[in-house]
Amino acid sequence: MTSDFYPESSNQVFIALGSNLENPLSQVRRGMLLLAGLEHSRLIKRSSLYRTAPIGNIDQPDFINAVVQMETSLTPHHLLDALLEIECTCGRVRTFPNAPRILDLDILLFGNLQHCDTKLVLPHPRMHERAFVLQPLLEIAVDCVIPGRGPAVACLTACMEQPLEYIASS
Ligand code: PH2
Ligand code: MG
Ligand code: MG
Repeated sequence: MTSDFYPESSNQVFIALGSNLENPLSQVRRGMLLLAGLEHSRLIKRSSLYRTAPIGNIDQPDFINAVVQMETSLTPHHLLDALLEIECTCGRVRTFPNAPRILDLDILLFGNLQHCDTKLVLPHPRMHERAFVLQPLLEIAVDCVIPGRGPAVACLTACMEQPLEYIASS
């Protein structure tokens, strides 16, 4: 039988939160609360909340973004399923790629794991080029190194032109 968690080991993970619909600030705070209650897991740190201009599909409202650090003994795929369930609980409806959303929860880093399948790529494949991820990540993990990419601080330096505004503590 396969288990949905590693019985005696835990991993440090970083999760990105983003919202640009239906009071994004409270959606991100609610997302953090639900993450704090996740089974086989513990919330360690929460970044501040940032207002960020949309990247990719630019014809949509600004986002509120943040990052949390957690410790989990869930497997990567069970963590992913749990995040999708929280998105669903918060009312996210998937329409088209990069559509405005009530809550997006992405696994950025799962320990030092490098992994790729049709459901999950780790580290998150675009995190190193997004200030809306790197700024809150560095706030809570200043020495963070992205496996295969290098220090997160160097990645942020390379995308400083992306506008981002501190809004509130979490
Ligand atoms: N998420 C995306 C695409 N673009 N832009 C901002 N500012 N914030 C996001 O969370 C975001 C985005 C895909 O998930
Ligand atoms: Mg995303
Ligand atoms: Mg996502």
